[in-house]
Amino acid sequence: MKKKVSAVLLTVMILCIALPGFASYKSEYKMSVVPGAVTPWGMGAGYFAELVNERTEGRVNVKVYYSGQLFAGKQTSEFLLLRNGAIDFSLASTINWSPQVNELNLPALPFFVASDVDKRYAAMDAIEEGKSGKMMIDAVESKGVKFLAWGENGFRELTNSVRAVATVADMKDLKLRVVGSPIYIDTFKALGANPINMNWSEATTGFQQGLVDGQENPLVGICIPVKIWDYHKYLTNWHYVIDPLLLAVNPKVWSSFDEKDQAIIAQCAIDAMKYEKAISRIGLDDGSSLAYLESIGKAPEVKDPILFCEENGMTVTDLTPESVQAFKDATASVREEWTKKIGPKLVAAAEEDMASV
Ligand code: X2X
Repeated sequence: MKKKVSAVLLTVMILCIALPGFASYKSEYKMSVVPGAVTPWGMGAGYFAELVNERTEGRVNVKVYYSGQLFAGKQTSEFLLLRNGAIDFSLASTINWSPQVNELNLPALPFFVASDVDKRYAAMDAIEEGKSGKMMIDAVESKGVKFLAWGENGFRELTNSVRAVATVADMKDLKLRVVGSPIYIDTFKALGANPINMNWSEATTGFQQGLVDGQENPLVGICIPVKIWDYHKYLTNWHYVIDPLLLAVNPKVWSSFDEKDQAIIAQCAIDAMKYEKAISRIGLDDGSSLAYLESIGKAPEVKDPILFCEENGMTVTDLTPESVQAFKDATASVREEWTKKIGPKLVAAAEEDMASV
C-alpha cells in the first residue's frame, strides 16, 4: 500500500516537472469587461476567451464576466483590481483606467485624434503602432499591468433627447452622462453643458428615468447595442474623442504561464482584437473592416450603423467644418491644460505619429 502511494506521489511530482505550469495554473481565469456580451467590446473578449481555451487545449481556461460584474459596476476601480490580482485578464477602456494612468487621457483630448476627420482611423492606428502608443503601454506596465493588444470601443458620438446639436451654442445646459474621469467634466463644462458622472451600470436606468438629457458613446460599440433611440432622438457625429481598449493581464498571472502558452495567448490577443476592432469600425471606416469580416465569414447584420440609427427614428447631424472649428476653439483650454497632465512629450509624439498618415 505504502509503495503504491509513493509511486503515485512520484508520478505526480514527475508530471509537475515535465509539464511546465501544470502545478501553478488556476482552474479558471477571470476576465472583466464593462459592457454586455452583445457589444463588439464584449464579443471581442468572448472571442479571446474562446481562442485561448481552444488553442491551449483547455490548459488556460478564461471566463469572461460581462457588465462590470467583477467590480460591481465601479468601472474606474478595474485597473486596481487587475493590478492586485482580483481580476486576471481585462479588456478595458483607456477612459476607465485614466484616473490611475494619466497618459491614458491622450485619446480623450477633445478634437485631437480626429482632427483630420477622413484620416481618423488611420491616425488612431498610427498612434497605437507608433512611439506614443509605446509610451502609453510603458505607462500601463510601469504601474503594474501587462499589456497584450489594442482593441477599440470607437469614436464617441453624442446623443440626446432635447435638440439636434450642430453648434457649440446647442450644447448649452444639456445634462449629459459622462464616465467618472475628470477630463470629461472639463470638456463638457468648456462647451457649456452640464456633465453628470454616472457608472455605465447605472446609465441605462438613468436614461429611462430621464435623469440626464443625453450621453456620449461609440455608435457601433455601445449606442446600437443598447438601442439608444429608445431614449434619445438626436445623434451628432462629431468624433470628438476616441476610446481605445487595452487587452491586458495581471503580471503574476502572466509569468505563471510557460513560454509556449504565453506565445499562444499573445497571438490570441492579436487575433481577437483584430476582429473586435473590425466590428467596432464596420460601416464607419473606408470599408476595410467589412471586407475583413466578410473574408473570415463573421460580418454582422448591421453594415451601415448611421443608416440603421436613422431607420430607428434618430435625427443624425454631421458638423460643418466651421462648426468643428468652433468646437475645437471652445475646447482649446482643455487640450492645453490636459497636455500638461498627460505629458507634453507624449502629446508631441502622438502628433508626430498622426502626421505620418
Ligand atoms: O461608460 C462608458 O461610457 C463606456 C461603456 O463607454 C466605458 O466603459 C468607457
